[in-house]
Amino acid sequence: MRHENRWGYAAALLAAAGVTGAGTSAHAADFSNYATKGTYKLTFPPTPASEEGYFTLFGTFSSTTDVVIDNFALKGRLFAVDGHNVWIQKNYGSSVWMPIATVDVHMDPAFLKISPDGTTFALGTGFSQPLYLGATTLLSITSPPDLTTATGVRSVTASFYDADWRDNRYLFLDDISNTADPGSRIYAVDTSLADPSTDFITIIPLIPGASSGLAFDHNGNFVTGNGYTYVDPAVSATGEIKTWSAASIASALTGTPLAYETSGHLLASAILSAAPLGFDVDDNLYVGGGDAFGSSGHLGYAALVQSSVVTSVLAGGAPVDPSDPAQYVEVQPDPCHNDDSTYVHYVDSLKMLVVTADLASLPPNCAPIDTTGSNAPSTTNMQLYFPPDAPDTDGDGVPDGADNAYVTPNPDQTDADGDGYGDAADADFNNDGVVDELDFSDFVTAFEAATTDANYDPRGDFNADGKVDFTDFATFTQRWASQGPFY
Ligand SMILES: [Ca+2]
Ligand SMILES: [Ca+2]
Ligand SMILES: [Ca+2]
Ligand SMILES: [Ca+2]
Repeated sequence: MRHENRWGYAAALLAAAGVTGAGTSAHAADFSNYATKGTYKLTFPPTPASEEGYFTLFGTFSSTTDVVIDNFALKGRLFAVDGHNVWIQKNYGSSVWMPIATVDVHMDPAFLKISPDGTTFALGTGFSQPLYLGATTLLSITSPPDLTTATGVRSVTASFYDADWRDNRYLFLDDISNTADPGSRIYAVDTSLADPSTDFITIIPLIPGASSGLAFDHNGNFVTGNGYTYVDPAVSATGEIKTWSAASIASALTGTPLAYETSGHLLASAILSAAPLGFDVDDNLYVGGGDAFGSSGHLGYAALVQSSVVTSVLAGGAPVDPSDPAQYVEVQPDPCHNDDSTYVHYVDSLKMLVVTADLASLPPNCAPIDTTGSNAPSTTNMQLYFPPDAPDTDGDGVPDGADNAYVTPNPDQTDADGDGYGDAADADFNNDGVVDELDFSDFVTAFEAATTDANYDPRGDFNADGKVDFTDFATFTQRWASQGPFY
């Protein structure tokens, strides 16, 4: 069953208002801050078709967390949510996913957001379904908890489309404003309360259109917008973005709500559905979206608004000029440029930008539009982008966020057994999580074999030089008795 979502809501709003979309074309620009690496891509978890929602959500654990579950450090690691599962990425650069929690409702997920300190998760399980708050230490690879019944997980009755943490206490959400005013609103949940639903705090009571995304920059300034306006569609069919200073947000939290039309600063007009929104480590603003439902002709892409523009706008300057590549650039990894929706996420600690691309059709046979309808795992990739200074711990030229052995140089990235750990770091041949006598037995079988020999085993050829010899034996010895994960 397909669940309601913000874009569906937008379409319903507009139909009710008798509005049809007016298109503006995307602007070509050079994404000069990032190096596009065509091979750096991931695929989504294998959600059964019967459990697929409208899309597979993904994101990352906090970049500052020190939480480790079952030996897996959460810092910078990707997660994904779909159906009844929350999944964790087994390794950087890996499309192997492991369940770490389940819920009893079908999630067409609204959001999963981790608090800045990494200790608390907020899982919005879908429009009009519960919001779960709990400790990230509850998540488990060896024994994934059912969050519906797990001790220590609070179930909050709320409605929402998207969320972002302002700090470790306040979670900001967006929602329908009310049934009389068919627009959206922003409100805050005080997660320090035993039952946060007893005291929601109104931040922006009425945005005259569908929800866009919402996000805080690293200084506490806030952005949200109008995902699909009905006020003046000739001016802006979709995607107006505004920003508010940290001080005005603090004031709203103490009981002074902000009027959308008369407060804040206009940052951008007509950037798709302005969802999702987020900031990179340098406080550049990224925007995803696309007119997945509609008639505006906007195709999905990701855009980045330079931080200097955001700063200027907060000081009263003009909104972004999308025709100026110094202010605004686009990233659209699909060579057909015909997706209907694009999701964007940034991982601070890895300096990694993740952009979805629906590759259902490819050159030279590009369909008029790749209607995702879902991030169908067979056709949709996460494309990874890195700036030149992205961390590369082992110096092998593969940025950490794409490196299947990030502390072991392996520019070839081979993974003979496909378990997500690069050969250079993986001496656990039988994949039982520990390097022991059983693995040594396999190594001995392949010892002194070359690629032309029947007993050659690429798993034992750690340095990938075509023979299993004493050099590889030395590597095996180094890995003896180690336990996964293997980097
Ligand atoms: Ca590397
Ligand atoms: Ca490596
Ligand atoms: Ca492997
Ligand atoms: Ca083993």
